[in-house]
Amino acid sequence: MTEYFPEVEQVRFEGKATDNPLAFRYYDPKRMVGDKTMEEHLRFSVAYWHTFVAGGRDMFGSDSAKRPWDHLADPMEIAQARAYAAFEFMEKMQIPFFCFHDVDVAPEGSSLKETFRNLDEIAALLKELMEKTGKRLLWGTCNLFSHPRFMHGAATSPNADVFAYAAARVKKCLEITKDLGGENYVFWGGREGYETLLNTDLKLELDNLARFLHMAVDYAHKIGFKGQFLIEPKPMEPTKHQYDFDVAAVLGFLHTYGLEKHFKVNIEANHATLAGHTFQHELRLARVNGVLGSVDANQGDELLGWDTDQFPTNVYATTLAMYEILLNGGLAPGGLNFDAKVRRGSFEPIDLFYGHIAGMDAFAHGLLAAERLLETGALEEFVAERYNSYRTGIGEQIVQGKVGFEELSAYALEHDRISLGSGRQELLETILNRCILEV
Ligand code: XUL
Ligand code: CO
Repeated sequence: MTEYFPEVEQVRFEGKATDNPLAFRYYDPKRMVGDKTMEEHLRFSVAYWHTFVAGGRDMFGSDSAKRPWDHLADPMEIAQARAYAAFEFMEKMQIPFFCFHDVDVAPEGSSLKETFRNLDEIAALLKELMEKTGKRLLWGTCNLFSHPRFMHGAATSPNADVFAYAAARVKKCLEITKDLGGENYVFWGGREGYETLLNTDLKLELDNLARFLHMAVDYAHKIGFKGQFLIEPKPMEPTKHQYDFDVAAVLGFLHTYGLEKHFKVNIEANHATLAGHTFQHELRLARVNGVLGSVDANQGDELLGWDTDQFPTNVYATTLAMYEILLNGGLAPGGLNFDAKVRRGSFEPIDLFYGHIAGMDAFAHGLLAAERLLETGALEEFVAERYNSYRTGIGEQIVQGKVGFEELSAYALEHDRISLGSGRQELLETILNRCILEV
């Protein structure tokens, strides 16, 4: 059988001291951290589109990547080669999960019927490879943004035929995701947004988006798909304004349209920063609202204002992310999907390994640092103490809904000499740094 990445043996844990660039320094899959192994905590997933499809094209230049299937011309043959290469890659990287869009795994045909035939053929191959290797599908999704038919949106297109076409595609993707045992299904609102309000019926578009999602929930129910539905927020790009702007916007949308019981969110680090938030902010808001479902693990560039989808290497960010994830009780059935691509100049196949090793070690380090931070109890104790005034006296009465403005005004007139405590930010940051550096 063809070996697609002969330059790499299986990547293994060798510990901090190793000089081997094709080894893990922190990711030790079977190591126990608290009550779970690292593998169970982190649930790493490879993103089919970035790792096995994207060729490095950007606005100024064509594909730069060299890939082991470059010599093939037939689109279905390429699709098959990518599938074999994907499973070889996951085995060599010890990555248990993968995620894909329909068009990542099989080429679009000249009709919808042909597209579905192609998909069925490749899905059968994926199933066979999954059974052989034990690799699992974290989530499936449908690409409703690349083809020009989606130029004005899919579920939010002004054209009802596009809405119907998109429904047919999602129906098929749900069936395949179910058949492959997918644990989640993601809706990232590719072009569900607008370029200008001058030509947009915003109310109808949002109503239609909700109708579409209700139809997906109904169909999943009908076919017995039990996976978790996820919405992936993003504020801009490709449209100027994406409807699923951030976690707050998604929460408002879900509650407005009675969808809150059926959806959680898939938080992507670079989408959070594009929305003007930290990664941790989005994870925290999702967590405290009970909707933290899964994570697209990547990072942006501090100086660039677009979705650069870089491999996550910032240990400070991965520590704070893992802190939220541990407090969430983990992510399962979600996981950490590397929605990340190597830079255009990192064009050799081996760079795909270096990228994933960097990301996996950064998250493994983050997990160990976050576990340490939780063991100190420093943040939780400080926060509990900081809000102590709500546990007794007037604070307790506020929380229990026993007082209104009149009672509070009477209280304030008697207690207008207020004493506050320090926020101690710098001390807490020092404790956090110590936990990161001591791992
Ligand atoms: C786009 C993005 C997508 C989704 C899946 O920014 O993140 O790849 O994760 O459609
Ligand atoms: Co993503």
